[in-house]
Amino acid sequence: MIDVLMLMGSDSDLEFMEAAIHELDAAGVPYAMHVASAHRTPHRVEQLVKDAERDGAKVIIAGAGGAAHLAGVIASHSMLPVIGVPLPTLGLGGFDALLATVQMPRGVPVATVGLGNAGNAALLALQILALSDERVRGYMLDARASMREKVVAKDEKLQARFMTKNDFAAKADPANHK
Ligand code: C2R
Repeated sequence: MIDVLMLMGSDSDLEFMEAAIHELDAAGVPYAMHVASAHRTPHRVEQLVKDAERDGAKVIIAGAGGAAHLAGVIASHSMLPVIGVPLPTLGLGGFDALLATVQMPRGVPVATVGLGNAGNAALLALQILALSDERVRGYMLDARASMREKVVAKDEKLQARFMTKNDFAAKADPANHK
């Protein structure tokens, strides 16, 4: 059984997709991952999607650069939510993949994350899983709490280095700028 299917158009995409692998591993969710291309291996893409559905996948992540049709083609084969990761490549730097992934025509949506942001794709996949999986929901709530703590700790470091809290309040007060 798997929760997530992750496809990438080429092994040259792996350097970007590793962030997603890291997030899914950290969350301990089962997933399958393959190189498959809507252009180069269209039948294999369809087969992998069907296999993943049969194996219980609830969400699909697709990373591709250039004329990125992979996520859209996957979405055409499945009712599972598909998260597209547009990837930067030489030439247009990823703008091509971004538009190809985000500008899906009406009727067959692909949820698109930022350019190269495979980590966010995995986090969104985990949030989708969290709708029906209490363990994943708990994991995500803990991850958000620890993110908040890190930001607060960074702010405290900033305050300690540059100003006391009172200095900051005084500088922020518009009355002091008249
Ligand atoms: P190569 O490095 O193999 O030439 O691939 C891949 O995702 C990769 O970013 C170059 C780029 O082509 C992309 N590719 C697609 C698709 N298949 C491969 N966009 C597709 O089916 O959409």
